[in-house]
Amino acid sequence: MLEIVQRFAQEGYQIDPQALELISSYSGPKNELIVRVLRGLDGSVAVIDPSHVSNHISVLPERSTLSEKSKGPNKLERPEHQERVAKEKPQVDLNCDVTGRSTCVGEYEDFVRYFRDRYSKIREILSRRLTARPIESLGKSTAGREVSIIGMVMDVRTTNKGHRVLELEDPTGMIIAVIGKDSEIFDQSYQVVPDEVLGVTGVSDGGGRIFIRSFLWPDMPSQSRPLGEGHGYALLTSDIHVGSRYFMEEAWERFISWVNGDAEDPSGLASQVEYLVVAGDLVDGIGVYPGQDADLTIPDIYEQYKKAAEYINSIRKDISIIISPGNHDMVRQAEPQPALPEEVTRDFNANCTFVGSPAWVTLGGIQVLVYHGRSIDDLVLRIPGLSYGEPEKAMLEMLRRRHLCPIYGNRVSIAPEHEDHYVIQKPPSILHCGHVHTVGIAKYKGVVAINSGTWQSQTDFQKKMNIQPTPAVVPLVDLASMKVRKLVFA
Ligand code: D5M
Ligand code: FE
Ligand code: ZN
Repeated sequence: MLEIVQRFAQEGYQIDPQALELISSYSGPKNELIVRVLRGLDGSVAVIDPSHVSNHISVLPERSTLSEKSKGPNKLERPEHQERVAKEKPQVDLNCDVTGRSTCVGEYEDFVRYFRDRYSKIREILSRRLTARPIESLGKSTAGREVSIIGMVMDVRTTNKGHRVLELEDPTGMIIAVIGKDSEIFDQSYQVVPDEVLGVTGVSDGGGRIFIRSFLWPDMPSQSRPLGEGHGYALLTSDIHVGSRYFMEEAWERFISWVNGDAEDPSGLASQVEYLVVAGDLVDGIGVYPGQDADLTIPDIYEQYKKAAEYINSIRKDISIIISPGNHDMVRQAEPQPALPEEVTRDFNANCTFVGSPAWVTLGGIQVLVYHGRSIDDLVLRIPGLSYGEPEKAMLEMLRRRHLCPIYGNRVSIAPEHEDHYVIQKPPSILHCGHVHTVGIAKYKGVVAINSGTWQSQTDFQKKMNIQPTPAVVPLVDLASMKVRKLVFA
């Protein structure tokens, strides 16, 4: 029994006692059943209940991995949708996490499957607002007619004459989309980034080209009120960089004293904090950038995590702490990143939950999408008007595209998992990122986007890059009103 519980725990799930009973009393190969159950879960599941298991007990003999694999891709196949099972929510839900479920080996088919999944998930969102036709249907009969399509951007460029050209692809074909330099939407064409999926409406020439009149990004549903109402307060932070000589230990200690109620707290807020989320870069790591050795006060990664555990363990035990990794942490660099391994997490108190990046967590009834935010580097480079000083604007671009990392294969290396974990399939109440070391807060269509800054002062490297961090500032979210305060410990 314990083995089964551990097996699910490793993958980030809890298991309901009845479900456990079903598995342990199963007369067939238990391991196979467990694999089936794990594969069958959709993003909303945190606790395995009996229905997740019983489904697989009945279908097990008919389905084999081999026959599934050899089924061959059907380009227009819609993604399978499992029924979402209502469940009682624990304090912290872990969903949509790559931890323990990486499927990719990096074969060509993996890339195809990854992009197909990205396309079909975003197309589904766009289809609610746009009646699009398959690209292959844009033959001669459509010449001069207005048509809409949903495509993935394979290329976007400016011609010698100053027009903008997009190459759009759907599972049925490819088309050239043109935005003339005098077009009203010419400026908008600079918002288009490679690899994103968007809708366009325009006039077909019947010969493989379409002259675009409007773009449609998938976007969040229009909504000005907060998307959820919860209870309690959550502190959001990231980029602690324990082990770096730039780590601001004194400011961090002030923060911890405040949380623990050992410091003056005229507002009485500290005692109401129930959650703390760390969105990556818990430690500075080793070998992350050239010459990092000279910047480390703790040159051993295990010692860095030991120290980090000491800091985190000194926080009040009644706070639930969620820790997600970043590019300085000891997990694979390819994204999505799994949770930190047991060899380092075992030093942390039981109130700590380790999740992957990205991860969905539910805090006091509020859905939070946590992602370290490395894609912000690519977005800032590519989209006019974005800067490191206002990371929240880059985060709004993610929300608008319903994707955490629209640009594939620049700074961020995305592992071609069979599923695109970066599609924002449902609107979160909070999108929490870090990475860029500047605090930024914005509200957009009911979603609160928060970049939670850092505890690292400006490094020499950042000085050269002209990146001005805002360290030791911690956003505090009132989960009932969704009001955000910035607490300053610098
Ligand atoms: O990233 C901290 C900040 O420094 C973030 O804004 C990105 C920037 N940074 C980090 N490494 C690079 C490279 N190689 N080029 C450009 N900008 C970079 P962190 O992940 O915490 O080190
Ligand atoms: Fe960082
Ligand atoms: Zn980072």
